Amino acid sequence: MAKIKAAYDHYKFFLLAVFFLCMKTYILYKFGFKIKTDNILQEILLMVNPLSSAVFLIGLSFLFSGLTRNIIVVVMSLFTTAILFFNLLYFRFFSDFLTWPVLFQTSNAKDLSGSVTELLKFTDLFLLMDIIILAILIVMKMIPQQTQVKRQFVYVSLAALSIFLVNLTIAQVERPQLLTRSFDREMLVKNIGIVNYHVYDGYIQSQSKAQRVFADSSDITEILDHRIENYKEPDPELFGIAEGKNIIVLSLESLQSFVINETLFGEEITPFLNELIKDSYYFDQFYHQTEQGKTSDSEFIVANSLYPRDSGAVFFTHAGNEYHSLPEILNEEGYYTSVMHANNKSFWNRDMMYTAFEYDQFFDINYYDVNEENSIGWGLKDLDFFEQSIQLLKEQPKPFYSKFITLTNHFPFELEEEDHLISEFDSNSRTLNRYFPTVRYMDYALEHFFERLKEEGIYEESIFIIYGDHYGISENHKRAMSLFLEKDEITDLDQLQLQRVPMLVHIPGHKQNEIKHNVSGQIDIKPTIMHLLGLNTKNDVQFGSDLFSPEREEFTVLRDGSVITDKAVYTKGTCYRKMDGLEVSQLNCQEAVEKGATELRLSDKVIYGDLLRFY
Ligand code: GP9
Ligand code: MN
Repeated sequence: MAKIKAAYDHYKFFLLAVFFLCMKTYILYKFGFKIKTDNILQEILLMVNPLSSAVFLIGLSFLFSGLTRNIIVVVMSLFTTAILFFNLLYFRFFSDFLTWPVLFQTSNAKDLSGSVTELLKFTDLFLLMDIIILAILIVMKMIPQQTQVKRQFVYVSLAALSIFLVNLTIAQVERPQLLTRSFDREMLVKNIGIVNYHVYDGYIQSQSKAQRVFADSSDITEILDHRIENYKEPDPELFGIAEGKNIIVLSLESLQSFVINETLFGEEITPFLNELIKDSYYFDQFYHQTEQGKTSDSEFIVANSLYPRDSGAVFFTHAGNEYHSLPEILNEEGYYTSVMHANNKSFWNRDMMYTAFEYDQFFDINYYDVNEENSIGWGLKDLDFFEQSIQLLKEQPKPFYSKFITLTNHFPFELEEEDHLISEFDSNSRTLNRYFPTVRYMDYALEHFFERLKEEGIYEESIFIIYGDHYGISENHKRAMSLFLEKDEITDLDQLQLQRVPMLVHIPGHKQNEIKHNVSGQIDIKPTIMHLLGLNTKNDVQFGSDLFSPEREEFTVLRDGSVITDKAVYTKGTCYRKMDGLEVSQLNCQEAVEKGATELRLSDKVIYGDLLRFY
C-alpha cells in the first residue's frame, strides 16, 4: 500500500498535467477547430489522440528532480498550449492547420499582425487555465518534490510510444491511406493528434528536400510525355490575336464568383465587372487552385502552369528553382514584364521568386506614395493604387506584360464609411458582412482604372486577363453564406463550388464574346495567354490547356485533390453527380480522380526535383 502511495506521489502531478492538456486539446478540437466526427470511433480517436504526445512531452520532466521537475511540467504544458494557440489563430483565418513551411514565412508575420488582433478572442484566455492551476499548486507547495529516477523516464516514453502505436493502428483502420494523403491536414489532426501531425509534417518536408538531390535529367522525360499526351490545339480564330498588344493582368484579391451578377439588398455588388463581362469572354466554371500560399500560389500557377504545393508556399520553399515562366518567355518575345503591387517586396518572398521568374521590374511599395489618408487594412487603397500605377505604366517600354495585384478586398475587409458604396450584409458573420462593401469598392476602383487607361490611350492597344486569386470567405462562415445564398445549408459540394473565382478575357474591339462554361482553373491561364500571343506551347512543361481550345477536356483538379468534370464532382472523399448534386458511386469519379492525382504528382515532381534545370 505504501508502495502504491509512493508511486502515486511520483506521478500525480504529471498525470494531472497530462489530463488537463488532453481535455483542453479535445475542447479546442471541438470548439476552436470545429472538427466533426461521423461515428463514435472517430470521436474516441479525437479524445485520445493528444495523449501520446502529452505523455511524452510532459514526461520529459522525469529527467529532472525537485522543483525543476515540477516547473518543467508547467513549461511543457505551456509549450504545447502555444502550439495549439498558433494553430488556432491560423485556423481562424485560413480554416487550416499550420505547416512547417508556413512557420518559416516569418517575414509575413509582421504584415499579418494587423489581422491578428482581429483573430484574437477573449475566450482564448481559457487556454491558460490549466497552466495557472498547475502553477498555483506548485507555489502553494501542494506538489511534493521528487528526486530523479531514470527508469521513470523510460517508462513514460515507452507508454507514449505504445499509446501512439495503438492510436495509429486504429486510425489506419478508420482511415486507410491516412499517411499517404498528407494534403488532408484536418484528417491527420483528427486521427493522430495535432502535435504528432506537426512531427509528421516535419518529416514530409525534409523528405521533399531530399528529392532534389536524387533527381536527374531523365525525370523530365516523363513530364514532357505527359504534356504532349495532354496538349490541346488552339482555336485558330484566336491564336495570335494579341500579338504585339500589351497584356494587362489583374489579380483581384479574394474575389469569388458568387458575387458576380448578384445583388445585395437590391444593389449590384459588382456593377462594373457585370458590364465588362458582357463585353468579354467570361468563364463561369473557373476554379482557383491555391493552397496555403494564397495570392502567391495563384501567381505561381499563372506564371508556370504548375500546381503550387499542398502545404506551405512554394514562393518560400522553392524560390531557388529554375523556372520557365511566362515573364521569361515573354521577355524573349520582346515584351517588358512587370508586377505592380503596393506591398513590401519581400512579402511572400516575392522579390526572390520574381527574380527566378525573370520579371523585368517589380513596382513594390517604394514606388507608391502610401500614407495614412490613402491606406486602409493591408495598405494602399485600390483606387489610389490604380491611379498611381497609371504613371508607372505610361513610362514602361511597349509592348508590356504587367500584372496588378489589388489589396483592399483582403480579410478582414476593412473600409472607411465614406468608401462604402453598398451596405454591409446582416448575417452572423462580420467577415461576410464586410466582404460586400470591399468587393464593391474594388469593382469601383477597377472601373476608374479602365477609364484612366482609355484616357491615356493604353486601353485599345492592350488585352486584359482578369481573375480572382482565391477565396475570401472561408469555410468558417457557412451559416452566413447559406443565408446569403438562400440555401438551407452549405454542403461539401456547395463549398467546393464556392471555390470558383471570376475569370475574364477582355479584348477591346472584339465582338464574338460569350459566357463560357468550360470546367477550368488558374492552371489554364498561361497556355491561354501564350496562344493568344501566337506562341506554341506543345513542348512547354505545363499542366493546363488553352481555355479557348476546341479540344479542351472538361476537367480541373484543385490542390486538395478535389476534381470537377462536366459530369461529376469529387470532394472530401465523396463523388457527386453534377446534374443534381446526388451522391453517387465512386466509380463515377474514379478516372478523374486518378487523372487529378497524376497531374499533382507530376507537377510536384517538377518542383521538388527542380526538374526545369534539366529542360
Ligand atoms: C499581399 C497580398 C495578400 O501582398 O497579395 O496576400 P494573401 O494574404 O491574399 O495571400
Ligand atoms: Mn490574395
